[in-house]
Amino acid sequence: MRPQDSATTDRTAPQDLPSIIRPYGDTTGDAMVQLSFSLPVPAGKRAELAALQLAGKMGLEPASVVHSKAMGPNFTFFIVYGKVNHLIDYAGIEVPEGREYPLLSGKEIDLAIRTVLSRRMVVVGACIGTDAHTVGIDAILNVKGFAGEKGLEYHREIQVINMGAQVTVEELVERAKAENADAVLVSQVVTQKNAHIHNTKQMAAAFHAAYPTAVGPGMGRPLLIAGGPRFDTVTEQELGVDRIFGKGTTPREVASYLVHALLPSWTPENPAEGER
Ligand code: B12
Repeated sequence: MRPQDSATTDRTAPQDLPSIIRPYGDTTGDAMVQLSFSLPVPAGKRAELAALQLAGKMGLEPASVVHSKAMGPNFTFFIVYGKVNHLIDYAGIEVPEGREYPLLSGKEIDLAIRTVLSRRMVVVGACIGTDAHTVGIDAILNVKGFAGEKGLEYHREIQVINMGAQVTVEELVERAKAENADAVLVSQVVTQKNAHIHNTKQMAAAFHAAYPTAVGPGMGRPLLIAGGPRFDTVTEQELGVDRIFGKGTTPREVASYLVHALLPSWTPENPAEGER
């Protein structure tokens, strides 16, 4: 791996870091924080006292309600401002490595696929369940791309089938089989009642059942990739997928991962080694 490729590695030397820190509200180190939440009660004095009780139980002492507003007859929204007593050992924090694979250029991605696969890589993408938020998956797949990077469709060597929104698991498995998909990319943005977790697990289970052989270009199960802004509480193992991508993901990160995971024999420094 090229050292400069690690996305979130903190390059600040530990001796340059403050060791113990507190939140900053009005003045440095005053430990003041602001918190917003809603309670299922009508607005009023009792509701504000309930909000303060919650703040106290969360360790905000003293605290004050700086804003409260009725949201319909039986709900109230609050902003509470208060002091916390907790300290953070900033220098002691261990920052995980971001990416376990190198970030490739567009040319390197196409070259890798052409050299090792000798055909186009087939990627099937969809928003599954009732989710209609297509902006995220389109940002990864469509030519237009995201954050100044072109989407996967831009690559000559990647064939993209974007099935759009509200695709059922059955439709997705059927299409992946029909297209001989190398990778299946699923987006889940709605997280109400953990729909994103249930839907992704259901999708993964269906692919594991439909494909008896392990991941492998043209023969086994397609690589399963889940993406969305709120997957940070679960692991790949829990969902049954090969990789999760979170908020801020760019198409190049995904394309580089596809090369890393599906064409492991290819290395950007010496592409000839991967030829077969
Ligand atoms: C635009 C939008 C809509 C549009 C969607 C239009 C469309 N064609 O996509 C419309 C108006 C249709 C809509 C409807 C609804 N929405 Co809406 N919507 C949003 C909004 C404002 C922006 C989402 C967005 O486009 N983000 C920009 C993209 C680029 O970011 P992203 O999705 O995170 O994607 C990035 C990464 O996560 C990742 N990624 C995402 N998917 C994938 C997939 C793969 C394979 C990979 C590798 C990476 C990846 O890469 C992307 C680029 O970095 C959000 C609030 C917000 N600010 O996020 C609410 C929000 C998502 N919506 C919400 C809700 C509740 C709804 C509705 C239920 C509202 C209603 N009562 O009708 C409906 C649901 C419709 C449905 N059936 O799904 C809630 C969800 C809350 C929750 N906990 O689930 C949010 C968070 C708003 C809120 N705060 O309440 N919505």
